[in-house]
Amino acid sequence: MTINYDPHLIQSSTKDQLANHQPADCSNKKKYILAMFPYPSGQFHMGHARNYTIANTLSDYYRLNGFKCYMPMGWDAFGLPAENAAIKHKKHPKDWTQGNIQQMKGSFDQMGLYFNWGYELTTCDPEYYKWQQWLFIQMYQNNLAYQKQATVNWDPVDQTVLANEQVIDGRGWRSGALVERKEIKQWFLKITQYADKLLDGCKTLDKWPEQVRQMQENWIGRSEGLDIHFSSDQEDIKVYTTRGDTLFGATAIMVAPTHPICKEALKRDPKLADPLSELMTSGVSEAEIEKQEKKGLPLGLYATCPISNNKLPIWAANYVLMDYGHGAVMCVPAHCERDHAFAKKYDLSIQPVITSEQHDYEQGAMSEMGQLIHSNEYTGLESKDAIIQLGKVLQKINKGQLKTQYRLRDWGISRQRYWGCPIPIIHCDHCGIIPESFENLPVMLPTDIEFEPGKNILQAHKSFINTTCPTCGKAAKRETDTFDTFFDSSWYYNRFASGGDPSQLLDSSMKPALPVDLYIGGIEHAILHLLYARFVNHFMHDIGLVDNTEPFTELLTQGMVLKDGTKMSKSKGNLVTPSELHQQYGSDAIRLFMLFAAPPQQSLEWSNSGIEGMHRFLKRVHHYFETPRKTSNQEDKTVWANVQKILQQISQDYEKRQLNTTVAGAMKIFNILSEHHTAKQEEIERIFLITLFPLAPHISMYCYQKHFNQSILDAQWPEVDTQAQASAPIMIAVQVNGKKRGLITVNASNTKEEIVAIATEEPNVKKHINAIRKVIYVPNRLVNIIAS
Ligand code: ANZ
Ligand code: ZN
Repeated sequence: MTINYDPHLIQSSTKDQLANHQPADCSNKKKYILAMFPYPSGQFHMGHARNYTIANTLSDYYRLNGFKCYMPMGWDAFGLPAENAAIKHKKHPKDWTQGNIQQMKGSFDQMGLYFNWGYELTTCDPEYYKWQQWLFIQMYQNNLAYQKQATVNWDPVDQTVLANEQVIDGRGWRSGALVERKEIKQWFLKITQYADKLLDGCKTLDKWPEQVRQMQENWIGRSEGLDIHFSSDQEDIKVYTTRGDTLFGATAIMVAPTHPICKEALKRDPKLADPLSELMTSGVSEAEIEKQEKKGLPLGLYATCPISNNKLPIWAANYVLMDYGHGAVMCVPAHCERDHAFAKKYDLSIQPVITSEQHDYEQGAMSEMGQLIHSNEYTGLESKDAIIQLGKVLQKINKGQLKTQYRLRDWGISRQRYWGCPIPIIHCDHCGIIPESFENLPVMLPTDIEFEPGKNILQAHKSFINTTCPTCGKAAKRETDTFDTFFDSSWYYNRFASGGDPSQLLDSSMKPALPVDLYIGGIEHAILHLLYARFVNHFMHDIGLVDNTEPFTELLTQGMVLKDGTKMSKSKGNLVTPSELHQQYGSDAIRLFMLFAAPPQQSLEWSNSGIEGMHRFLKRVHHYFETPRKTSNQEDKTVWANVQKILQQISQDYEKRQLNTTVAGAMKIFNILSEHHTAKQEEIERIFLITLFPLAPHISMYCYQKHFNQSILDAQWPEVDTQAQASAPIMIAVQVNGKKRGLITVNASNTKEEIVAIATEEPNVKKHINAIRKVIYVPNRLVNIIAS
């Protein structure tokens, strides 16, 4: 008899139950499991499939263990691609986004991925962004939001601001024009005020990957050093240095091309205008600055060191960042690699001031700390002591001090883009900057717009811009910048817990649902998204909205899906789409393959034979449960003990997030079922289907229902029978002088003495012994008798 395994039929017959299953309420046992919500691009890929399968599987596991699991899902729906698509396909970003959301929801469904859709949220929905605007206003009122001049990428042909992603090799993505830097007023959040809290918080994240915790710490980048104020004809030039001990080796002062002193220099020498602006024509991102060739320009000005009294030339240099430290550095070619390269290029002198054995200063810098030389009264001091000493002296003469500096900068949240959440600020000629009043929230993003490249839509939208001041009632203008989408995703996990409450951001009765117990997503979000979310959650804690400071107790960063060793992507032409696989195999086989092929944290290599194998396994499972099974009244303690051992392993692997071995474990139990027929057959069948359920839900549910006439949703994770292994008989080999002479059956609970006694009574063993000299016992495996 052939039985046809039709995964689609099985999926469609079980999906309603799976989708609508609401967990029984166990108020003190909750798991909030969250997979990073997707950008609705419309393309559901294997990376999504993997991410959400891991979340679904762990949630089902905890549900069977009696937890109330929240697993909401939503859409990170604002952002640039929608705007680009609007230009390309002449479609409104809203429609494009809505269409994609529907399409992706269909993909979730097809892949048998089930969420608590009752909590669904979409960031471009006014219901959502109303509370985002409210949250921003709380930050503003707590002095955590401010406006300042900041640099953007400017496309001089399209006359528009470009996002970093729109600058390709230094040129605008549409016009191809060389991108310039331009200073405009933008909104910032003072994440720097939370630098210490965020650093301290890192120490509590013991369920995060160590590597991610470290990336967070490095990004915040606490560093201890000195502020030194060099005197000049103008105002003092302040520099920040971590190597104050190398002060006597400074041979120049380098400033950012946008440093105020450059304007002074320009006044004296207008010919500097062109070379100076040339220093500015490159990207603004730090990575970009690191890549570019280091260039400089002497400004014809000098600064004097308050300690050494050395008079140093001032240069503008393209590698000095205006927004780190003071936008100026002392250049120490002998001890800093970057300065060394610069000195070689422009022929600055190299003066060693730290001891070193046989270092060739023509070849490169010597960056170790050590003992000071050629440093007046500081000569002979250890670097660390010298820095502290210098700090004291500088402070005394009012020319600097010891300083803790963070690499972290304030978070620029302004985007000069249409498709984003409007920043709820009004500019009034009489009152200044005024947040929109609560009754008027949300500030709606207008939808009656026309797309033209090079035009700022909101700035051109009269009825959006013109408004009245909430304070004085006079005519005023709205802010036209929108929020960076990182802001949208910095608090969504808390909004999920509100259940969509229209009257407040978060109902306090929902606090117990927080924090997120397990957050699952790609390693590409290891820094910014997580840092911003942590900052916003700390703030929400500080204003009493939530009880927890850290938003995500455990973090699981899933690996990439590769094919032939490279990332699967459309551009590489090696895409395998979940939907074409679904056609062929159904979702259970795809889920099993992805879980089995690698532990969640590691990259997963795509393989056709792998998924074929899973499909065959499921066919066998189906066949087993669809055909009359052989029964037996035979007790077999060994079989039962083996099953218990595997079950214990599987449970532990779930706790360790080792989902690949949970699949292997379920397969082992199935092999036992197929090969043995014992009195406990039915119990083992139950154990098998329950352990398979989180991994391949449809077939497990189907077989359980059919076979036991019960819903697997009412089942509980089987408890491990810890007695089974102790009472199961085990076979032990007996050797005499290293030669195998017999096999005995004992109980795991037998003592060594009992086992040795049984061994020596075994007839064939007995035959070979005269006098026993020594017994070596390897528990559960071997007795070796040394005898004459
Ligand atoms: C002199 C010096 C000598 C430096 C030496 C290093 C080695 P962290 O640890 O990241 O804080 N720096 C300071 N402000 C800068 C800016 N705005 N743009 C670019 N570079 C800047 O690094 C601090 C070091 O980075 C400072 O110490 C300064 O160079 C540089 F042997 O000063 B140092
Ligand atoms: Zn006003």
